[in-house]
Amino acid sequence: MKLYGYFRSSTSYRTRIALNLKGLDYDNITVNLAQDEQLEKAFQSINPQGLVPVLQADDLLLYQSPAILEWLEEVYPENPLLPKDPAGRMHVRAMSAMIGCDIHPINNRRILQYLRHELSVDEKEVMAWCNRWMSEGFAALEKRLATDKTRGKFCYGDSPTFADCYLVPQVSSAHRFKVDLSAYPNIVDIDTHCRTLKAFADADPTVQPDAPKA
Ligand SMILES: N[C@@H](CCC(=O)N[C@@H](CS)C(=O)NCC(=O)O)C(=O)O
Repeated sequence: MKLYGYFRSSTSYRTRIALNLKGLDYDNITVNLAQDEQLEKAFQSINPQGLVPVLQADDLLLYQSPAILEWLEEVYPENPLLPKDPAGRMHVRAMSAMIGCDIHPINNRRILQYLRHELSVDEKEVMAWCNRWMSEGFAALEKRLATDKTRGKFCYGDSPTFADCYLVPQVSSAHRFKVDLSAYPNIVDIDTHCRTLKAFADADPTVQPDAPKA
């Protein structure tokens, strides 16, 4: 398989985590978002929406990370990333959506570029925007995790699920935008635990081939 993505893209990061947890091999193909390669013809022919990730599996081009994760789960059921019972699956998908639908999209590069270049918002205000929406989203997730009986070492139980694939990249992004995480101890604990696993460590942006050398 080939993963078209970018080291710092959190949707690419969540897909890398899922692939690693499933024990699947893939080659990274860099689409350099900092140089707007996602908008070039070559990539638009792969994904007309101009967004990473895209996963190529033989002649299939899979797009939209939530759909890619679902596809991986269906086609590679070993090392399951969803619980067995419908209520558990609903819960994991809902926590994933809290991040994937309600936090990530409003802090995405194209939104921030619009703020910067079309609304002339300065960098301090861009940081304030990201802080506002990440903090609000994390506060809601933290409340769930703090009271949730199904919470274990991970967002759900004691093995990783989709929700952890979403959480860890969002926490990385929060660090990048200097969000104060001290009010979210459950999120911090789960993130810290996830990062001890090789599947998560190997997906980290800093160790990707397209990451700038330190
Ligand atoms: N809902 C999509 C969102 C994909 C997405 O937003 N990707 C970002 C990187 S994390 C991207 O390609 N951004 C390009 C841009 O903002 O121009 C998914 O989950 O795959």
